[in-house]
This record gives sequence, structure tokens and C-alpha cells, in this order.
Amino acid sequence: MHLSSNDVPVCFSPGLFAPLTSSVEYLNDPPALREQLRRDGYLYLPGLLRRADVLRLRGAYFSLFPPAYLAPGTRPEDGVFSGHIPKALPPYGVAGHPAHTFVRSAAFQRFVADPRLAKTAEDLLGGSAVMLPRRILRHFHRGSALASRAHVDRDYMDRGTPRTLTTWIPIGDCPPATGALVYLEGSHTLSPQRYAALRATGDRAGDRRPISHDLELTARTLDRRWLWADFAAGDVVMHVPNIIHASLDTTTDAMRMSADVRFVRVGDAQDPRWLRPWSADDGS
Ligand SMILES: O=C(O)CCC(=O)C(=O)O
Repeated sequence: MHLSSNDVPVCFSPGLFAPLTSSVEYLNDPPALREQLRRDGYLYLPGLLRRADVLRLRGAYFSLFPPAYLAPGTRPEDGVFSGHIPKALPPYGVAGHPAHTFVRSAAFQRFVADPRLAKTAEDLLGGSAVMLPRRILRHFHRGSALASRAHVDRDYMDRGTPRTLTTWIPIGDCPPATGALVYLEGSHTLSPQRYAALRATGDRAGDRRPISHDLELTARTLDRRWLWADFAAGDVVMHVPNIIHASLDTTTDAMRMSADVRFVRVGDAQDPRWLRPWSADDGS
């Protein structure tokens, strides 16, 4: 398997990659679930959501695009890229783009309000929780060589409580080649000093939040593996704000679509930048 992130190759070898561990068997045991999260920094919950609900949402989103964007003979819920980007499409995620419209839609709001997500978040946070209103929809197609750089969420939400829980939801099947999320094993236990030097090697001068766009360099420097899964529609991963994670480039015809939403305990300070619906140009 040839993988890359932001167009930088990363070798899919046992020295650099290992599978995520499922915690689905602990779903009815909140103390055990919390212990898994404390230990691993993430919880991989295959099949937490109904596959049909996820695929319906995928279909509703891709129906907002001009038909020429989708491969002939495929359904919107397949989300298969035709290779043709309609000229009239505004830049990704800004007003007028379908992703901007979609996160404000009733269908999306209903989907993220799934009680299974809130219940699991409350079990993990140990009390009543709220979902922050800034909910991100990410969609990449092959050829864009765009992915999320290695980062920790805390660097993007450090004006509120450190007790946050991120939920990453692939909206469709998402194997590594479609651009899956990967976690750096045990990296939530590292002091930020350990990866401070990596930030200087990044490709985003002026933005100190990303750790690196080079996943192989990150793994080798920090001497740990990237944890991956062959995500299917319905799977969910939850993670703590200080685990290093990133995503892979989309190289399949099937497009990568996901949502990431964050929970905090009721009464905890909420970062003011996360109180408005997401827009790709909101600077956060
Ligand atoms: O979906 C991605 O590529 C990044 C998501 C992410 O960073 C997160 O869920 O915290």
C-alpha cells in the first residue's frame, strides 16, 4: 500500500504502522471505557452508529454538488469523484460551498445529535456534556494531496477547558487510501517539549499549531507508530485533546468525508472560537 499525507510519502511498514484497538466491548462499562481512554488517548468504536444513517448523510451531502462532480452511473451516497471540479464551486467550506451549507442543515444537526454520541461522551467526561457548535465537515478527493497535518487538538482550542473530547466520524467507508485518520501511539503521554523541534520543520511558516506535515519523520523522531483502521461507515473514534493525530491523502475514487465534533462538560469554560458554526475561513 502506498500512502502519503500532504503529498509526502509514508511507508506502510510494521515499524511505522500498527492497528487501532477496538474498545467496543466496553461500551456498557463506563469506568472501563474511561480507563481505555486514559491509557490509549483514543477509543475506537466500530459500528457505534447505524451504517444506514451515515450513508444517508453522505448521500444528502453529495447531492448538493452539480451532477458532473460525481462519476457517471454512481449514486450520491457512493461519493465517487468524476475527476471534474465544477468551475462555479466556491472555495472549500466557505459561504456558498456545499460543506458550509451542510453543517448548517437540519440533516447534519440531526445526525450529530445521535444519542449514542452524547451518551458515550458523557460516560467518558463523567457528567452532563454539551457539543460545541463549531462542527467541522472535511471532504477530500483524490489528486488534492490535502490532509490534516500531525497536530494535537489542544493547540486549536486552548482558550477553554482542557477537558474536551473529540469525536471523529467517517461519513462513508474510509480505509487508509481514502484518507483515514491515524493516531500516534501513546503520544498523549508526551510532553509538548518532545515535539517542539518538529514544528520548525513544518510546511506552514507562521502557524506554530501543526506539528508536522511529514508523518514518517514524526513517527521516527518520536519513536512510535501510527495507529490505523480500515474504517467503515458507522465507526467512530473519540480522542483526548493532547494525542497527536493526522490524516492520510485520499487516493481512491471514493471521496473522503468526515465530521469532527467536540464535547465539554456542562459548566466548563468553552473556547469562544468554537461557539459558532464552522466555516473554512473562520481562522480557527
Ligand atoms: O479529519 C481530519 O482529517 C482531521 C480531524 C481531526 O483532526 C480531529 O478530529 O481532531
